[in-house]
Parts: sequence; C-alpha cells; structure tokens
Amino acid sequence: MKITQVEAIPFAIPYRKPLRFASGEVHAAEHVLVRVHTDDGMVGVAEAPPRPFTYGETQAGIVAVIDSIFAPQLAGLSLLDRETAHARLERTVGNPTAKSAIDMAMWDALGRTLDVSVTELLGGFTDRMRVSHMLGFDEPAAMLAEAEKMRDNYGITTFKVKVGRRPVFLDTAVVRALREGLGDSVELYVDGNRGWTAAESARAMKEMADLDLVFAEELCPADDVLGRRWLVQQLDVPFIADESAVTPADVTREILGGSATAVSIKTARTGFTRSQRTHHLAEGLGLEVVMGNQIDGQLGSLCSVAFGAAYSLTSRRAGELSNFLDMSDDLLAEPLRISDGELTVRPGAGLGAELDPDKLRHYRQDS
Ligand code: MUC
Ligand code: MG
Repeated sequence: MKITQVEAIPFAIPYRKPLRFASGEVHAAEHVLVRVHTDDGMVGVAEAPPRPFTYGETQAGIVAVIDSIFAPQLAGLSLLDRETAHARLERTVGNPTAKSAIDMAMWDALGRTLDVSVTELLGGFTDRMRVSHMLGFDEPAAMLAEAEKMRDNYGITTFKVKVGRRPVFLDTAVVRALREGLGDSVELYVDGNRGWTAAESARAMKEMADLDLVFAEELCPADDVLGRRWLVQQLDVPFIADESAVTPADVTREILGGSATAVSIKTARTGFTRSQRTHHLAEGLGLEVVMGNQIDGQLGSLCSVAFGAAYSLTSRRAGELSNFLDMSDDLLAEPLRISDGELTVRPGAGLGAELDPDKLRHYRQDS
C-alpha cells in the first residue's frame, strides 16, 4: 500500500458548446489526470480541473506543483497515511484541485487494494443520486430548449440556472421562461458566481418571487460582507456558499457570519477527505448541502457521485452531475449514463473507473 509514484498528465477535450457564467467561460476540458501508483501494483485515478477564475490554478501550474512538490512529499507513504499526506500537502497554500485529485486517487487506490468501492469506504448510504443540470448563459429560448432536451433525454427535472448578468432582467427573463415552459414539476435554483451586487441580487430575487426557486447561490461577492449579510437575511430560500466557502474554516466563517445558509460540496476542490469534514460540519450545523459541479469531466462526476451517494445529507438533493454531457468525448472506457434523472456509482473496487488507453493517448498533451 505504499505510494511509489504520482503522475500528473495534462489532457484537453473540446466542449461541444462553451459553458458561460458570470465569472468565466469554458471551451475545452483542459484538465490534469492524476494517477497514484503503489508498490503492489495498484493505480488510483482522479482528475483536476483548473479554474483560474475561481481558485487561480492553471493546467501547467497543477502539473508543476504535483511534479515538483507533492509527488516527492508523498512517495513512501501508505495509502492509509491520509492525515500525514494532507499535513504535507498543506505546507503549500492554495492549489485545491491539485491536492484534491491526489486525495481522491489515493482513495481509489485504497478501494482497489481492499476490493471495496469508495462509496462503501466513505459511508455507503446509497448507490445513486438524482441529477441537477447546470444551464449556462444564453437566450431564454435556447436555455429552455436545453432544459427540455435534458428532461426528455435523461429524465432530469432539477436545473441550476446561471445568473449574474446586467441588467438583471436578462436572467430573470430566462428563469421565468423556464418556469413557464417546464411547469411546476421541475426544481429551479440560481447561481450568480458573484456577478451582481447585493442590491441587484435583492431586486432580482424580488422579481422572481413567484417562480418557486429552491435555492440561491453566490449571487454577490462574500467579500462585500455587510451587503451579503443584508441580502441573505431577507431571502426566504437557503443561500448556498460555493466559491466563498472552499475549506471547512470558510464554511464556518460564512455560516456563522450570516453570509450563507447552505453549502456546496465539490469533490474537485476538497477531495474526499476534506469533503468528509465539510459534510460532518454541515450535519452538525444543520445545513442543506448540494453536491456541486466544478465543470467536471466524467471521472470528476464519478468522484462527485461516489461521495454524494455515501451519505444521507449529500444524496438528499439532486447533485450537479451532468455537465460532462457538453463535452465532445471523455477518457472513460465505459461512458457514464444518466437515466430516469439519476446517476449511479460504478459497481466494483475504488471508483470503478477504467480509462480508455487510446483516448488517453489521443487527448494527452505531454507526448
Ligand atoms: C458553479 O457552481 O459555480 C462555475 C464556476 C465555478 O467555480 O464552478 C462552476 C459552477
Ligand atoms: Mg456555483
């Protein structure tokens, strides 16, 4: 169970259409595949998605920090030395997706070694989650058409709508078109990626008061401390902290400060080990949790569902697990399938992910 090698392999897979939101846009999955090898021949895998607009990481930076700092720090540790591994990784600040991919690849290798699934190792609550689809910026008719396609083809009935444009009417018109077009049976919530001010957010939420939203997420910056608290106090739906609450300490600060009332857990940025801590904290504080999407590929989505399915709290709400559908291809030998609005964990050891060697050869950028 000793770690012999940690590989960081950059790869790029184009999106069929770009995903646009208030803090940025994504045209290609320029991610980093992380493989953790052990002395008994096990290989654990995970992927790191660089999100410079959220965490400051780049693809080249993730490869460099893993090759030059993290891999040498982990060599020789057992897969069970997770706390020691984290203490070493935490000597370097930032780099959340690089650290998380290593953490999840270690869990995958551990599951393969013990011949149990990661979901069972973590908590084993269920084997599936309902799926929420994230709709990027477009015209109302196009966003409605995408939601209808997701409902008709995959049975998805929960939608997170990207907002945060100016004037706010651009987005409130979309949410109204979705509610009118899809009817009362779907769940809708909005995510502003800090695009609005607190006052714009309050105005938009008033305009949408009759649209039965279930959540609002990061409508304005958490750094506008008093404005954000003022906004959150007047809402009658939970306000999800996403990029403002990456670490358990951030969650504590935002919740106790009144700047959020629910939390998004993204395995891409907190791996399995730190996501467990956030989960336990949320349970203790009595918070709603949504399994969020870091614009993950299929491997990242598999990691999210593996974690989300492990606990009652994380599997209660639909998880954001479907945006890999926008990618033109992926690395998994057996693609993920969403049906009846659900995604199941892979049976088998670890994450149950097998990579297609030809696809990896084709999409990797380092050879
Ligand atoms: C989300 O929930 O915000 C877009 C930016 C980011 O950091 O994550 C995505 C989705
Ligand atoms: Mg968000």
